[in-house]
Amino acid sequence: MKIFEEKIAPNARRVRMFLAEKSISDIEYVQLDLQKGDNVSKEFKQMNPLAKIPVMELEDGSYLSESVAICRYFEAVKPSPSLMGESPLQQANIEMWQRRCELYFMNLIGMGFQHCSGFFADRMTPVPVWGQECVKDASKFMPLLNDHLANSEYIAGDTFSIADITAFVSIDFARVIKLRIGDEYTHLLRWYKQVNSRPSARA
Ligand SMILES: N[C@@H](CCC(=O)N[C@@H](CS)C(=O)NCC(=O)O)C(=O)O
Repeated sequence: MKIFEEKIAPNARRVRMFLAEKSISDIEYVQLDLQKGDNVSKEFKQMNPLAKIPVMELEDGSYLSESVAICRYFEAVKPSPSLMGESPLQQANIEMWQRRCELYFMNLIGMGFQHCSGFFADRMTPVPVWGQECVKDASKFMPLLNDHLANSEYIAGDTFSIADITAFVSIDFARVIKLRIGDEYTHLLRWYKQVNSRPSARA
């Protein structure tokens, strides 16, 4: 199996981290240069018409994209350790937090970066005012996470899950919009240190 990605891209990193947690290593990683436009080529769009990485090529020549869909595939193929929950309620709770972290944090950081920096100005129209709004909204998620982690070891309860991966990768990526965890967010800092010490954080 192959995964088309770019090492520094946050969505690629969350898939790598997920696979590292599951000790899945028989994957060939193919590096693209997003800023140069490798992902907007005609050939790449045949793999993913949305022109986004990561994309996984399976043994039968089919393709899967969307980070969480790729993770879902591996969760089914290798259920242990579980990163997406076992009981119905645990699964739903992890999905709730994973979606919250993705929709109200990771995506806003990404939009803040793209619209304020003009990094992809060759393929989109950056609107800096919109970017600044996204940065403002993303920063509101930090206190929410901090309060939540006061009473929860991990983001979705007492076990590490895909929700932690999405939140952790987002926080690291937030450097690009100069958003860091403030010293006052002691619970979030405790959790960040804990996740950062996992070997998968280096994947
Ligand atoms: N929802 C998608 C998002 C994929 C995505 O936005 N990938 C970024 C890299 S982190 C990308 O390919 N950007 C290139 C572009 O927008 O041209 C996922 O979860 O995989």
